Amino acid sequence: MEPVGKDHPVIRKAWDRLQELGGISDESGRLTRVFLSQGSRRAAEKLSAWMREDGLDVCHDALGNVRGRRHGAEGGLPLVLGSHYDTVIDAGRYDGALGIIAAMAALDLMATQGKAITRPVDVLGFADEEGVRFHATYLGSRACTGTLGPALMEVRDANGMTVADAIRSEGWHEGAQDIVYRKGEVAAYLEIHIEQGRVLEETGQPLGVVFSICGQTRGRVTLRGRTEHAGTTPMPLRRDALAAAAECVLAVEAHAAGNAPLVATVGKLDVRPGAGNAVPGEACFTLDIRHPDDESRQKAVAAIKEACASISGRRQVAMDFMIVQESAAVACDPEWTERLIDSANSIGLGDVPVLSSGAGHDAVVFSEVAPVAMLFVRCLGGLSHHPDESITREDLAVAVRAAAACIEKWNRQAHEG
Ligand code: HGY
Ligand code: MN
Ligand code: MN
Repeated sequence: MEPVGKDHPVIRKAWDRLQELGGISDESGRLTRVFLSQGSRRAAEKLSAWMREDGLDVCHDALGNVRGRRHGAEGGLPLVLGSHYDTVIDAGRYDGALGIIAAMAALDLMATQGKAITRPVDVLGFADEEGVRFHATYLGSRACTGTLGPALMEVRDANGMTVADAIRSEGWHEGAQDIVYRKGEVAAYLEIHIEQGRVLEETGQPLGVVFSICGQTRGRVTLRGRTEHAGTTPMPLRRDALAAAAECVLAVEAHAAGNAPLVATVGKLDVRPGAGNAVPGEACFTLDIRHPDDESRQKAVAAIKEACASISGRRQVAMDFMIVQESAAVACDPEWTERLIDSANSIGLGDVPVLSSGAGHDAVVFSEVAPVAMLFVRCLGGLSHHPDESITREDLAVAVRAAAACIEKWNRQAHEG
């Protein structure tokens, strides 16, 4: 049997698919694919076509979540592998996409090696995990676990459109069917993802596994002062919303800096009216607050809210502090994490690092219906959410081999009963 290295046909095909998918974007010159955009639709159609090419049974839902199923001879609960194909703005081409393409490649590799499977294996591509458009994350995987509830459906984007209306008017309805997994309907959910950190690079390991995924609070703060003429309004009379927001942003940073491992980020700031000669009357900024421990995170949210309230009060601007979404920290399943370590060992990797994830993943959502485990893949400099995000084809081959070994062993054990 041909050794499965970076030049194996299955690995080359997967690598080429990652490059091609990385070129499907909403924008020219950089990679951006947001929920329900044209670029996302093209990416979903491309993934569906590749899944069909690989002989998988393919379907999609109205959000654009896509699934490829390799049926097993005996049926039974499916093993689900997946990740997201949406991206941040000016993104790298591996965050999310790697988990879908590598899972497809693992099934492809098993097929080329004549390894039949007895139980079904599903590969899922989720339409929205980053939450760039609505700031609420995991919309794709929440739909696939039946947990995209009314509160999330009412969240609005920058143009005031709700998630529900966007799906209704921009969804992929032609040929769509619901893709929903409920508790007890999944053997396990596995996600292959770039580490987005430097531990694997610094320890010289291509793969790691994850023991826990950070909880996160996503919020939106709107400060309303008074728009006035920049030339005729004396400084003491101003109620400058942007100056107040700037002070809040520094207060958010200072609070997190003083309470490691807390991290808190203001990633987006919109100013109105946005004219250079008008005192800004309104400033709206996002909040992204994370901590491995949920209680510590909640305390941080309260402290940051209080700091912003004090600043806005002193500056006589009104504050609306809205929590858009809360996601609790998740512990990965020990048995399935051990299976991933065992699979990595079976292909010759020792000392597989066990890491916590500061990034959120669709595994957080699937943990509500199934045991979850994650395989991290080394990425250059730990860089992510950046166009220079990169992995090597060698490490892609190692990840595909480990995933195939895990699927194969699970299938064999399930068959043997
Ligand atoms: O923000 C995150 O943690 C992930 O990249 N969606
Ligand atoms: Mn991701
Ligand atoms: Mn991401």
